[in-house]
Amino acid sequence: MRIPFALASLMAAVTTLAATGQALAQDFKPRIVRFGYGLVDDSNQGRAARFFAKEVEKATGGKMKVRAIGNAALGSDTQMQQALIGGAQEMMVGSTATLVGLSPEMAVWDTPFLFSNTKEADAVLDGPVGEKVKATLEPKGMVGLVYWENGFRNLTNNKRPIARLEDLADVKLRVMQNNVFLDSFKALGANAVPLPFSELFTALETRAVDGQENPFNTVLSSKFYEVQKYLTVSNHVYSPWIVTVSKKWWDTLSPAEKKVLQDAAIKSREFERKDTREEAAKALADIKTKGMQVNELPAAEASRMRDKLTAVNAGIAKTVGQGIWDEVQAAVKQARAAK
Ligand code: KDG
Repeated sequence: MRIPFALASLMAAVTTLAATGQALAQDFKPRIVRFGYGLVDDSNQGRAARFFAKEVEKATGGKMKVRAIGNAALGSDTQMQQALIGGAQEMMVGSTATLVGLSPEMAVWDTPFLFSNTKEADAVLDGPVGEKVKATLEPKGMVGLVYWENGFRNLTNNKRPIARLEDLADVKLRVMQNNVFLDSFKALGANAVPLPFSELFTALETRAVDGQENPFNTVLSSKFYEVQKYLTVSNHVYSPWIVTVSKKWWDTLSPAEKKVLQDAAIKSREFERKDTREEAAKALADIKTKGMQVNELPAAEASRMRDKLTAVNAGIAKTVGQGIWDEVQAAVKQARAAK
């Protein structure tokens, strides 16, 4: 019996796909994935979450549906982390800084002035030691897939342009909830106040705090320019975000489903970094048109800031372990030397 050509071609294709391990839509179970994040929908974080969602739905023939849910609607970073650990939520993206309570090693990414540029950040975060730090999450109930870019952080406040370190002396500065940020800004003489990101805009609006520090992208997308007068370009630390999965849920997935999430996460990382950098490149001009007064921290003051902030490095090395600290320093040195 002759098999019609079209049917023969289809059978050959299916055989090839099966042989190469590539899954077909029917290999996937219908699943809903709640992917929570803290910034607003129209932000670099939101755009990348929706990109990820589309990639997963494309790869599973619509069987795995990712619901990207922003505005901290599923809770703050730490609340979502607990939901992932308990299996009540499947995925999230948030700051590595808020994971330090679970994985002390994550604090290494809070080291002031660790990276000089995004090339170094990408090389280290996506290299062996970045993988090693990411892997510390799994025993704690979360699986790290990829790092995204939050970006280089800058200072905003309502009191005055920060032209020298002493200008921070009486500024109530909101910081992310970990000791490195607390110690860093106390070392600079600021009155550091740890708060979840989800409470930040209101704290600024009600003058509960005078200032905060975040990348330009977030100052724009979260409309901090509406409640902040001054922005000082300091680039004092590069912040990563990390895309994570509930380990409880991850362990229910087939190898094919895990591969779809991993592949989509890598594609989303490339998308997110490109989108974030393009937005950051024009953000300062946008921030000025929104009415904020922008100044650069003078080089001499930046050097004083670096000296004061790097004084916390010994404490970070103790928190993360000398091994991780040394590996990260070596990786930065290698990335810096690479042409
Ligand atoms: O969900 C918000 C977090 O991603 C957080 O990292 C944003 O940089 C941030 C901050 O200052 O809390």
